[in-house]
Amino acid sequence: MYTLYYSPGTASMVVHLALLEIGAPHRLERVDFSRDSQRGAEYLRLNPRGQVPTLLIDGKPYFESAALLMILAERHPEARLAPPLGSPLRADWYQWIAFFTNALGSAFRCWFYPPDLGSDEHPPFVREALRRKIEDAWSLVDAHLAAHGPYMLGVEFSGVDLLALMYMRWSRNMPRPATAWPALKKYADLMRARPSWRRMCEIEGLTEWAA
Ligand SMILES: N[C@@H](CCC(=O)N[C@@H](CS)C(=O)NCC(=O)O)C(=O)O
Repeated sequence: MYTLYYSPGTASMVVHLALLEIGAPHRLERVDFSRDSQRGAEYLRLNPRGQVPTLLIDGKPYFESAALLMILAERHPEARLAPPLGSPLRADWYQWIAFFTNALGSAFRCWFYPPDLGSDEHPPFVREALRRKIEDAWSLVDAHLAAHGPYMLGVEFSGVDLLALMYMRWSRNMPRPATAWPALKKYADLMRARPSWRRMCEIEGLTEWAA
């Protein structure tokens, strides 16, 4: 049994999707951002960064969405969220997970949380730099999918695609959302047709960019 501490539409989304893909029994604990519960003493004992997601595995808390995705993939090989250990595709899988979380995850965090960079609102040059960093990453992914799709690892779906899906949704209100790139648009539609996505949107109450 897993317990996922989550908040709708946030970085917990990829872990929620992975649990649904696996079909693993889990309990959801909503962390109420409107009450700043992520910074309460009780939650900080589970996650000293005061962020979601946190996943309790056999009673022990773990954090960082990409790490949680990899841990779940490894614990449930039958769900095929990761290619077999030692295979060339497994190497691609590590590469793309690291790419998404570094190139996109960290830039999105700064985009949505200006106080992380020391101001209430980004000065225009910072906003512009973050926008460019995110768009450069999307251009690279779009070219990769156009040449090697339909999934990030080729013909087989994997957990990397769940991570990509989360970041695509986060871009929906940006000056240039991920779906403005043709291969990414096709990919987003393919991924949004998955039952795990539909179920997750239903449970988390997400209607925008759901379909
Ligand atoms: N690198 C972390 C980022 C987690 C993160 O930034 N979570 C946000 C929601 S998307 C959060 O908890 N924000 C609340 C806050 O910082 O107060 C991960 O991928 O798990």
